Amino acid sequence: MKALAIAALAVATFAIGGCQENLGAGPQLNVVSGYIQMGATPDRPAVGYFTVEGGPQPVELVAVTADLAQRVEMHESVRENGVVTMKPLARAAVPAKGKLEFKQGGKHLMIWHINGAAVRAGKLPMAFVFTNNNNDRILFDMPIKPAPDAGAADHGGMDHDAGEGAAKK
Ligand SMILES: [Cu+2]
Repeated sequence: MKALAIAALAVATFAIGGCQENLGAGPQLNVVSGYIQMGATPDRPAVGYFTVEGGPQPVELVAVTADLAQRVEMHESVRENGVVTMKPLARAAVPAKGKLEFKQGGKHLMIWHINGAAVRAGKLPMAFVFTNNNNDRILFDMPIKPAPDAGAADHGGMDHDAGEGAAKK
């Protein structure tokens, strides 16, 4: 009985996501891809990257949340005087029919203390909140990848192609 209820909930969640993609004929605002990379150690934050495709009107992404994580922040890496630092990002523009990308070396999510069950399941359900339609939320399950050099943490610094290596595993 309990399993059935969970299955029904999963179907309902999926249906909500499906509506976002298929409503109407033109481009719809949607989160089209993304993943989370765990930190090198459990106390370090995980990093999240994703791509949003814009709908007919420009909007802004104002928050990303996850019930199964302690904290999620939007950040942007910026270079100042040759030094790269991260700054909190309050909002990010999604152009009409355009793209917003959170990717390595630029905008990214930092996610603290992801629930162990979500890590074991290999995905973290996240809600993306936009300025249109009274803060419309788009739900997206972010796949979770292990830390880039879990097996070579001592060597440090070698982060080129880390994402690709982690993907192939
Ligand atoms: Cu950051």
